Amino acid sequence: MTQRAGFVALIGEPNAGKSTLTNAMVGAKVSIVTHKVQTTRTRIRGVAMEGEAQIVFVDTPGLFQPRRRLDRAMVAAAWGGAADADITVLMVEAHRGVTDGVERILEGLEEIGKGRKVALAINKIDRVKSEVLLGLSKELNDRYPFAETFMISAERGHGIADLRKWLARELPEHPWLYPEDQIADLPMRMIAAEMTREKLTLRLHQELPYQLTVETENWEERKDGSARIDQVIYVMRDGHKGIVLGHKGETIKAVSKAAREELEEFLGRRVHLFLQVKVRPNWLEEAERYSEMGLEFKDGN
Ligand SMILES: Nc1nc2c(ncn2[C@@H]2O[C@H](COP(=O)(O)OP(=O)(O)OP(=O)(O)O)[C@@H](O)[C@H]2O)c(=O)[nH]1
Ligand SMILES: [Mg+2]
Repeated sequence: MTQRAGFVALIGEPNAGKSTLTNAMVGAKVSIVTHKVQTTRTRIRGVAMEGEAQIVFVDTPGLFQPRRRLDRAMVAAAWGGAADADITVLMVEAHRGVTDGVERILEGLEEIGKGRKVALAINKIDRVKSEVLLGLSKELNDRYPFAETFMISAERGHGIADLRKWLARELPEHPWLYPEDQIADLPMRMIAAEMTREKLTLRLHQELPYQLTVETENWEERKDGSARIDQVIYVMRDGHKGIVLGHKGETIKAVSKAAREELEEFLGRRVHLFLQVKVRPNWLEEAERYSEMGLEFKDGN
């Protein structure tokens, strides 16, 4: 049997379900998911096998109109993911249809999609009546020559198998890119930081999740088989520090517990997680923060 392998970029508006689909395809949580927009900040690769094909899914940050430097780096990372991929899958939310944001992505695809295979995945079909789907599929296919259209529910797993089989067939003949048992290629310290950021995002309200970043500062393997992990949560203002800590430290305690439990499950061993909150008014303008996130920091951005 010939091996097939390649990269499949998942693009779409924030919240379209790209990370949920990545995890569903991989069969493990490699990318964090929240109900809030702009959760994913960098490209996250997750590996799935389908027969003799190795499909490397590239989860990307949502595409939106960037305002801050971080936004621009995220959007650049997302389009870069599509530009580097063998196949791109545009994800559109069934219940939201062709929004202004989707319009802009379609415009961008005219550039980047040239000579490339682009498929459409209408996601969250569990949220609409089936009649809506045909109209939406037609509207989108009139706008862009998608190679194929899939109706899926990433969360419930509907339509996922068909999409995976199609992708496997469409990928080029190529030796596998990763060892068969590898599911992700983000360094563990980054996966660990993402887990903490997910728990913070789920717990904190309004704008705060967009104004913080989490970094793993230290990772120590202990003799008893456990790991000690020290992380820093950077926030921009004193007031934010107070909110992250919460009344009598309740918020940070709960976040730490939830993140630690998930890490222990992921690693299959005990974890001692220590979180520290630091005020860093200018972290959004610091190159080092971007490299820690796996993003490109461009001067004058
Ligand atoms: N009802 C329903 N909800 C879904 C489905 N897929 C994803 N979601 C939910 O949609 C929300 C966003 O999912 P994500 O996977 O984080 O979306 P994303 O596209 O990665 O978002 P960003 O990283 O912000 O760009 C989460 O609350 C998911 O649980 C689906 O098929 N049906
Ligand atoms: Mg995401």
